[in-house]
Amino acid sequence: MTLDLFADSDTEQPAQRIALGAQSWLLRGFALPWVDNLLPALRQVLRQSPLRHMVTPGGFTMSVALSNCGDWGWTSDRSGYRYSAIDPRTGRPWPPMPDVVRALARAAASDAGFDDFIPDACLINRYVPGARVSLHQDKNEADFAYPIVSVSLGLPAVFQFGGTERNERPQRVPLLHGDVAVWGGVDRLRYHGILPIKEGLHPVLGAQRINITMRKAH
Ligand code: MD3
Ligand code: FE
Repeated sequence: MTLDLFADSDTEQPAQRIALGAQSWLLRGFALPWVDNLLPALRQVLRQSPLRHMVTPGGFTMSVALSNCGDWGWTSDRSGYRYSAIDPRTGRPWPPMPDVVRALARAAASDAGFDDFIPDACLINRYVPGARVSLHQDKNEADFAYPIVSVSLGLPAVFQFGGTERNERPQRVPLLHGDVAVWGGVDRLRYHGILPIKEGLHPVLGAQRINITMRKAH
């Protein structure tokens, strides 16, 4: 891993940009100046399309609760994983993507070398202690040329970052409140996962971790 220091444009606080791969970056604390605007926007989304536990095609209920905003939302049920314009729970379109979410995704992508990123989907994951996501690839999007931007909020997590084959042993990277990860290009289809979240109380979010991932689905 390589590391360099840069000044955050709003806070002038030094932040760290850590290379996880040739085209994947961990921007430590990048989202901190955005959090006060981001959290109320996410609460507004979740009032319209609540978090829920989805079932995998294999019949297991996911330990992570999820929802979406934007033109497309990622869903899972017994018939498969896909993006849908309609929230199957409410029967209505997913809530619009808040401007702050789109702007944060664009700013972080640009910082990582992916200019003019305009996401049309934002997946919201909520982890309580014990929740996890096993190693997987994000491959339901139409075009893998676009990057994905993820923001971590609340309790810390241990991120597993593997290769493009499932058998490759993953690296472990801590993800903290305010961290942003951006990955694309040759790293777009790398396997990744989240180890079970440890018990704890985050000063802002309490006993949970929220992760949002912004994508271009279509
Ligand atoms: C992948 N979410 O929603 S995003 C997902 O933290 C998902 O909730 C996880 O996997 C979460 O599909 C992980 C963080 C992340 C960071 C860097 C990556 C995923 C990455 C680099 C390459 C591939
Ligand atoms: Fe993923």
